[in-house]
Amino acid sequence: MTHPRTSPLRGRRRFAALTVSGLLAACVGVSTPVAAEAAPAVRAAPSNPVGGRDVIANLWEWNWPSVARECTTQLGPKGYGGVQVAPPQDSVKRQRLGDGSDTILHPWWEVYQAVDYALTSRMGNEAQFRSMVSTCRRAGVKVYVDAVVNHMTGQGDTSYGGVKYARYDYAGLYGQGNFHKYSGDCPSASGGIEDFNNLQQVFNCELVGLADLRTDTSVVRSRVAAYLNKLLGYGVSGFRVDAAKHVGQADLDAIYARLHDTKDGTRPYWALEVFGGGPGRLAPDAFVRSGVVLGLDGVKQLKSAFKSYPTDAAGSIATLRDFGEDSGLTPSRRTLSFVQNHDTERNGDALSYKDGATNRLATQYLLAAGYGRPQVYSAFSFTTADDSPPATPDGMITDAACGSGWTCAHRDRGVTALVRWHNGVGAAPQAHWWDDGANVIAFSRGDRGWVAMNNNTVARTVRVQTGLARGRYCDVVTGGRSCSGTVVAVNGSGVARVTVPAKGTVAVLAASRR
Ligand code: ARE
Ligand code: CA
Repeated sequence: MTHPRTSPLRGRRRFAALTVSGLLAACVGVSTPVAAEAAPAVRAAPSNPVGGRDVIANLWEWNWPSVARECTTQLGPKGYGGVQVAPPQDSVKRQRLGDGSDTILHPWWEVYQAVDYALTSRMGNEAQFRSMVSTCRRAGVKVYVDAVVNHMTGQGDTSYGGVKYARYDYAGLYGQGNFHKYSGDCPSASGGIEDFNNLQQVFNCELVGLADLRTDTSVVRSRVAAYLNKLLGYGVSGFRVDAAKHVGQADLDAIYARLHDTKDGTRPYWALEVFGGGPGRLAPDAFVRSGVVLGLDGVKQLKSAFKSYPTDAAGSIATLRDFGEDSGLTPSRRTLSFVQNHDTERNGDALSYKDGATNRLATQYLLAAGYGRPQVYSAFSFTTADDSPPATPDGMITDAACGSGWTCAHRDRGVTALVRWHNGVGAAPQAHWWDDGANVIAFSRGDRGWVAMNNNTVARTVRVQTGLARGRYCDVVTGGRSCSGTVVAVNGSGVARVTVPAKGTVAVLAASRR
């Protein structure tokens, strides 16, 4: 079945653009959308870079020396352009309290409970963080930081930095007056978010008991911005904003407006964590005007396509023909896309490293597809949802060792081959889509490269239009740079007959013609 790939829903794009300008007009208080577009008053966060080395490796909870080493030895050489790291600020350190709350000693989620903005974390100290950022920059890898700005801790009494504190009282940084708990802005009886569809609750009440900051005040906005500006000063290129949905558009924009430029003279990347499922202003689409958003709905679609539940049988990757804006997702240029992150690999929304070859194939698809800015997630293996990463008894995360506790998806040869292919095809649009109606797909990216993927557990041979000129091309997956693997022979009409391995990918670049 050959489907001429029509240009992606233009109508939807136009609608999105109108909505954005309308919201911008409302936000800057300008009476007509036309005037709002012309006024440079709002310095909007940038969209994804177009083409180039844009793939980000998410080395979640890797310690700083390991991230630095990885930038130099793997990420830079393999063509990654960025690395995302876990929250570097000081956090709660769970002690044996003897009150039953200490059954899990150092769960991974300690780092999401900020105590202060000193960079003394489970991943290392401030000097190690700074050195990691410089090392990565020298290797051509930009650093993006997971920024916890919606809240402070919900528990504990001592931090990794050795700070003793009480909840709602973080000496010298925030006191009770800086929290919604004491401002009367949270309307729920418990003080927590009880209804995720209620705007005031989502913005002003406590997410899982975490002390909710008054990000609507200039004091809090300035302190948060000072923290992020410190990181920008160290050479950081942008942020994944944790719980951005709970900060809300107005406060996010106000904090963003206080941010300095990066060391490269650009505006910081600003990727907002907004779970789907919320109505109106709580929907991911409603945050697109404030920044790039995390592709959390895409995560679910990818899982359903590659693997259907409850049978665990293959889903149908032929459905991916419309993956992206055509399948209802946020605009590509405003989306950070991935197959899983640390929440979704645990909550059932996503594929995970436990899916082995299927997960690798989905990662290869994401790198090939061209929807969103692709991120490759790589962390540690776990048996229960709370497990600590490999760490000392004191909670300090130990050096990442691939194969012993660390999954290292970003080093997988099948993945790095597709990073290279992704960089090779640049911004060329998808074309020549082909599928068998089930679990074999193929497409080109303009005339720069062509890829075929097979989600079956047996090899499949296909005969398809590649859009490439006559010639013999080297598969980057089996052959690497040396062209020692599969060769794809394309005839004078652009057609090739190719055997795609089980759960495998064949990918050729026009530039890798023999
Ligand atoms: C921990 C304990 C709690 C305890 C709390 C405070 O588990 O029992 O009450 O500490 O003492 C992570 C963990 C939490 C952990 C927290 C702090 O996941 O378990 O709490 O760290 O240590 C919503 C939010 C979204 C959020 C998810 C988890 O909208 O922002 O919930 N995701 C980010 C991070 C998380 C992190 C936090 C935020 C907090 O990525 O890792 O929490 O910093 C529906 C809803 C969504 C909802 C989603 C949950 O889809 O619509 O809004 O997301 O379910 O999956
Ligand atoms: Ca909030």
